[in-house]
Amino acid sequence: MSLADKVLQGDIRASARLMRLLDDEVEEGRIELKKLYQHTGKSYIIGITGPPGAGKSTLVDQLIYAFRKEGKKVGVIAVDPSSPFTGGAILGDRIRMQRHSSDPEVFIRSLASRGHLGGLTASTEEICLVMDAMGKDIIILETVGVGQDEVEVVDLAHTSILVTVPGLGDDVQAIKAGVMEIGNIFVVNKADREGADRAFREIVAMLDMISWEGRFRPPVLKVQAHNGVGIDELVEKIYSHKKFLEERGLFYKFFGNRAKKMFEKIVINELGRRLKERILSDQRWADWEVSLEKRSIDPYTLAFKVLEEMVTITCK
Ligand SMILES: Nc1nc2c(ncn2[C@@H]2O[C@H](COP(=O)(O)OP(=O)(O)O)[C@@H](O)[C@H]2O)c(=O)[nH]1
Ligand SMILES: [Mg+2]
Repeated sequence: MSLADKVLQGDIRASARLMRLLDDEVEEGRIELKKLYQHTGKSYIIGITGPPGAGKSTLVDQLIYAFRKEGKKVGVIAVDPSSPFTGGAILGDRIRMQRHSSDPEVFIRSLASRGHLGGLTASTEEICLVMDAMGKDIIILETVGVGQDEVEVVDLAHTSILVTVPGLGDDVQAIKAGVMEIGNIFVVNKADREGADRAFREIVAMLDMISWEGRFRPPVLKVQAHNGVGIDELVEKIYSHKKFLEERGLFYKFFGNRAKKMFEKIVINELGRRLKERILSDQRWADWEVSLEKRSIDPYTLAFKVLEEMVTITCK
């Protein structure tokens, strides 16, 4: 039986193995993923974004619990910007969601984002597809994001939940700056703390300034994730956003859009990889290096000269 077949049967070890192959960009991973693709496009994907320490993992833990009570199968991808060396926050995620670790219908995968803050790793989307093929009804994506970084996860989720906490000041400013339009649900977590009402009112006031005509007006909720307060209401709001998308045919359209973006990404990456390989192995590479070191030619002229020669179908 192929790895893909095992994944389709919900085999946990096989799925974990495939995810590792994809993470390491091993060719075999892509071959198996291709076989799985036709079986994907069923999961509901929820993105949870907010600053570090806002209580995202605690919230995810509560959501897993709520969805499991309904018998739903859940996958979680927690992307953290902490380096793989310190691993502190990832450990935090694991501890926060530990009570689900013995549940075979809950699959939790922690990833350290490479490079940029809160950014998704290249394989996040592929891992989503694997969980989808495993038969997860719900996939939750936890990512750190402050300001514009949220945009990335918004692209990957049906419902985007932006989490903030009282007393952040600047972070609320960041929300104001550009991400008000991209959240589907706003959560003021740690509502047990002072300033929750103020943060709540500020967000509501910001949302009031936007015209939501024909769009889903994002609800704002006060939540206490560590006490489980407000979770039922959050789940209810997730479902009302889901219903909104389904009624407009946007649930499936989402997967079509993802496919288009993935295609574009694959073509660009692969083209870049092939060209690089070709150029680096060119006999004249050493000469080019020398002329650049000596500054006898400028990098623009040389780059375009080489490209004109290599790219047979000219892209003008
Ligand atoms: N006071 C309070 N603390 C909370 C609440 N939710 C989570 N926390 C605490 O906030 C800390 C960070 O939580 P975590 O879920 O790891 O945050 P993350 O970095 O956003 O994933 C932990 O110590 C949690 O117990 C809440 O509603 N109120
Ligand atoms: Mg976390």
